[in-house]
Amino acid sequence: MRLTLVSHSLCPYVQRAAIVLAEKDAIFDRRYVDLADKPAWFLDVSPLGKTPVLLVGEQAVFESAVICEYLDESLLPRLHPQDALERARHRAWMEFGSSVLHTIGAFYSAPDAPSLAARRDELQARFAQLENVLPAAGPWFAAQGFGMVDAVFGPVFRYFDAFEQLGEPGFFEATPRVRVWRASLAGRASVVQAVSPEFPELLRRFLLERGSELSRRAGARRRQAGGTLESVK
Ligand SMILES: N[C@@H](CCC(=O)N[C@@H](CS)C(=O)NCC(=O)O)C(=O)O
Repeated sequence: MRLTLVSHSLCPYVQRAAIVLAEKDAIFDRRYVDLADKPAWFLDVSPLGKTPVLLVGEQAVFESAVICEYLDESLLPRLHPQDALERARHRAWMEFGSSVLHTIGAFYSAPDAPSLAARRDELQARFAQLENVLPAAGPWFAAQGFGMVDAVFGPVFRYFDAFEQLGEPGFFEATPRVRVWRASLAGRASVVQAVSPEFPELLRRFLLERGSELSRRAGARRRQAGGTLESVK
């Protein structure tokens, strides 16, 4: 069956599906859409108008968690644990990962300094929760090896590379296990290859042009460092 991952270049939910496909050595095409101008063919296969969609031959599967579950049921190696209760626990932490993505969106869109600080605190509290469930020895979410929760958090941690470059470090100072996990994911081939080489620059521009507190701070830092806002774009 021909597999096509309908994608947007910055979408973290697309990345998790791409990571699962890569972990299974699946051959697939990508088809990119402009979410600011959704084409009719895309709305036909995506009832909520969102990426990702996985086209499996003529059939369309939408919602990233559903796509990942479908891939895990149909392609080896299995990324989910065998035990049903353990599998349920992993699904719950995948959902936790989606919630962290929402908070990341609220962080980079925060309109003012107090809400930016509040979202930072919220993210750090989420990472403290993760710290309590990660294995001491790393490198992945579970001792049995790379799994679905890892596929979800690869794209989560990638945002912090951009935040650090824009002058917002310090999210992981109190969470050493999360730091190890983040570094392991950053080196995993499937995670690296889930985005294009242009991704860091595209994300940086997106964040700078957001009109948010983060955009203003990052722009001001760049200007102080001697560049103009134009030169950092
Ligand atoms: N729950 C969805 C979320 C997907 C999602 O939010 N995709 C965003 C891009 S990252 C999107 O397509 N947004 C377009 C829109 O909402 O109009 C999933 O897990 O697949």
